[in-house]
Amino acid sequence: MKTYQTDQIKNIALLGNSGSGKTTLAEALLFNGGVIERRGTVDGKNTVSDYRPIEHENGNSIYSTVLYTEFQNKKINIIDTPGLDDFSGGVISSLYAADCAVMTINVQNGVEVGTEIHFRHAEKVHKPLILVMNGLDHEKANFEKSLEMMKDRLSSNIILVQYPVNEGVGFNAVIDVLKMKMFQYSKEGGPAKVLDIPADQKQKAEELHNAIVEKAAESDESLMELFFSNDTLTEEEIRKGIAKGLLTRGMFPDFCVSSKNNTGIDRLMEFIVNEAPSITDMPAPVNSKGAVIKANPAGPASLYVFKSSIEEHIGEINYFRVYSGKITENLDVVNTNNGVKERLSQLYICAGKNRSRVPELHTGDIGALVKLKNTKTDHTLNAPGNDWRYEGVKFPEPKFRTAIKAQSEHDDEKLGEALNKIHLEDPTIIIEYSKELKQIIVHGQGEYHLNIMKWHLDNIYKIPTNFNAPKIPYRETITKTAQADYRHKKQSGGAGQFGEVHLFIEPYTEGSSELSVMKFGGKEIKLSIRGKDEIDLDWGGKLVYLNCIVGGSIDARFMPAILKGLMEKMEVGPLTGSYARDIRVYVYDGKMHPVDSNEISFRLAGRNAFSMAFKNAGPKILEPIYDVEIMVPSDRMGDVISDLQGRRGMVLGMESEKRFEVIKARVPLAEMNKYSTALSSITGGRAMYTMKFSEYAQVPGDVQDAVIKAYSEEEEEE
Ligand SMILES: Nc1nc2c(ncn2[C@@H]2O[C@H](COP(=O)(O)OP(=O)(O)OP(=O)(O)O)[C@@H](O)[C@H]2O)c(=O)[nH]1
Ligand SMILES: [Mg+2]
Repeated sequence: MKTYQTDQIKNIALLGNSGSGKTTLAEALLFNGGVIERRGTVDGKNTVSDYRPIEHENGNSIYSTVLYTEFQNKKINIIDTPGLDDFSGGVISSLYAADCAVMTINVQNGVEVGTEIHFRHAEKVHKPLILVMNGLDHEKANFEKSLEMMKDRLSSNIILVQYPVNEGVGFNAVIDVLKMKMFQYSKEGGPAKVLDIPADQKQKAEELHNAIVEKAAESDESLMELFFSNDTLTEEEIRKGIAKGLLTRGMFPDFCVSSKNNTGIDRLMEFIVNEAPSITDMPAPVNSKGAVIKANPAGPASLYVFKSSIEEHIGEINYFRVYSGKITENLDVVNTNNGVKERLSQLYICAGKNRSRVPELHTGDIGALVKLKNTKTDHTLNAPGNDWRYEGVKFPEPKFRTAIKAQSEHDDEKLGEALNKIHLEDPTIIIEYSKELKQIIVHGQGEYHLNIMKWHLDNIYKIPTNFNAPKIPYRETITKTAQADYRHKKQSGGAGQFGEVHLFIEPYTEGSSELSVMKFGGKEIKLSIRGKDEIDLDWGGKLVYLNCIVGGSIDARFMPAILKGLMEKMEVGPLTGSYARDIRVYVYDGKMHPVDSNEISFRLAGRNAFSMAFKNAGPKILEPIYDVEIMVPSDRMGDVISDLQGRRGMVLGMESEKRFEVIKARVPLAEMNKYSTALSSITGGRAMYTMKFSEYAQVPGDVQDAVIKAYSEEEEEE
């Protein structure tokens, strides 16, 4: 393998709806570059990219795959991504590592749901995008209709570089309106015969050529001036304009291929190596210290791991991109996420599971490392002395949760290890061991995502598991003031126990001030605060503990024991056993016994007094509320909103964005169970959404009753 310098390297991410031919295109790109000698097929389960058992089982890409090819003395790193939306983590991390997206459109269907979704992913991170109309050999190929849909739904700045001469089963040629030549292919595809444009196509080609020239001129002022004075542009100038338009997303060049028949692929590769941006053209990333890290081939070595996986016989592999300097074998670097020193003992480039050892990789290149000690996705490795990290991939927040349990308790430990590995390979699967809910909660992007995870547990890790309904992490709090006294007294045989605690509790809200006088039962009690503990509870909210003891009725040394007692009750609220929060406690009186008082006595007195007061203080259940943002095609907005209302959702606003509406709402987590599946069925899979924890809020009375009832039934069962 040749060593490639920064200006010889292009990095592309393949995007597109599931089934639009990304993996098949990747196969053709590798074949034309001589990286593979035979082209596999997805149906034959022998492509370089879809090599994992689950991909063979399903006939879809599930993970992103790193590949490379070579063309005209340049290297194209390719990341093939999964088109199914539940696996968008692989799309987002690939877009981070690539400088340009190449998006396939299946010309049988034109723009599909995944096309729109992926187009938006690229838009969000401002990556240039090349369109590839694929499957032109198919009997149902419809070039014109697909193009119309693309212009309507994706962008009006799509510019045809080619059009097919004979779409359908006989497809073997395209007219290239940039080069103004016809590219004709044999049955095996491969390199084209470059011919003059036939007379009957001349006029159409001419018109489309003019459209390109105008668009190229638009992307640059100096080109525009040249265009005005000369009435046209040279090929060199057009290419310059296209490269700039592509880079700034002012233009989306469109190609015509059949990946299956290897038709049109060489010309696409030529365009990528010549016109697609390289790392030095793109905005430089900003590091954790706010500094811009320029792509400097002579700078200090620096790389970012955008993907980790676990491979048979090898173990963990980390896929990275070089952002500065040169990476060589045996280089010593520091993982700046955890401070661990790593030696890069073996350096590889990858085409799926096939790896080739290389001595060095330069700025912009993509490679893989094995045998690192403590490095995984989203870590930065730098030459010593460069103590900063990249901002990194912004993986989507989870939006689907389930509880999981091994069918056999003997498998608990094995399940833990397997889940850790699964998370390592797919950071969008998040594992939460909830002490509170006494459940292992798995968070992911959708039902299908977690079913695929289960497939791995069943078939690869051989751990039978069950999915259960995930519990909701409720909280409890109080709504009014209450008072309680409790005397703990025990006299049996030897040493006795005695402790008495008088306290008030009241709701705590941020910024509220403490009481100086408390009235109850016709009495008025002056409170003078002698000590204050403000405890930020691990589960959110606060407990404020005030020592208002006067005249030494309780020794200061017992105050921590009382607090301990309170905290025990804060962990099991009286209504549903959930964590309590946002309570202020005034301990204002009590009694001691000269011999029998000890810490245990006061802990118990404090605990019971608090428990009694809590029950009388109008206890309420709080539930987690999520901010939900849904992007939905305008024609489905009404259905989505009425569904949200059925989920006790509160719609906060709506905004139009192209042909979509963005709905912002607040919805209780309890009502979001399987939302991704429901939304998908309401919108025919055409909606996207995100959800993020916002705050805890009181549940309505009827819901509170239902939750308490469910809790007490569950308690009885146990
Ligand atoms: N006729 C025809 N079929 C194609 C072409 N490209 C891909 N296919 C077929 O379309 C199906 C899907 O192709 P893939 O390459 O797996 O599509 P993908 O975009 O990688 O799909 P995901 O991995 O699910 O996102 C397979 O059966 C391919 O053989 C093409 O150019 N022509
Ligand atoms: Mg695929």
